[in-house]
Amino acid sequence: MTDSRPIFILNGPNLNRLGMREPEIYGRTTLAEIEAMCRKAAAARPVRFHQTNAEHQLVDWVHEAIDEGAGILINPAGLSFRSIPLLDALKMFRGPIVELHISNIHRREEIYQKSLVSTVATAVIAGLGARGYGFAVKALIEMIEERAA
Ligand code: DHK
Repeated sequence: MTDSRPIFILNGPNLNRLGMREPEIYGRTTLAEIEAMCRKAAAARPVRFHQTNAEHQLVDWVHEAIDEGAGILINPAGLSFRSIPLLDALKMFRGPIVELHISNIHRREEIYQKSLVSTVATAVIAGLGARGYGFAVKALIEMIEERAA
């Protein structure tokens, strides 16, 4: 059975500033460049790519993914560490979830080291820089296709 449902690529607060934001940590790749990378990596798989600085909007997109999506790739950014609403929404999602961080959060200040999202994610990628998005998309699609086989 082929699964043609979209993957949801969701980005949290401040990621709209990538390219200018602390380039020594996040690099100089912009979110638009990351979106193009993701769409190329997804090939024929439909992609819904979003970014928001608002917790409720991220939760609403997770609800959309629950109803229509095959998988979620999420960089929750600062909402990784304290957002119970986001965690509760992700718990409802039945497909694979890949959590992504551009930086290695485990090598940073303590406030960044314990992600609530990691307690429900299928997999976590951290520290690969923006290139991690491309790897994450490929892995997410492979996991979706394995489940559909
Ligand atoms: C992005 C952020 O905005 C931070 O709040 C996280 C994450 C790290 C990243 O590395 O992509 O701590």
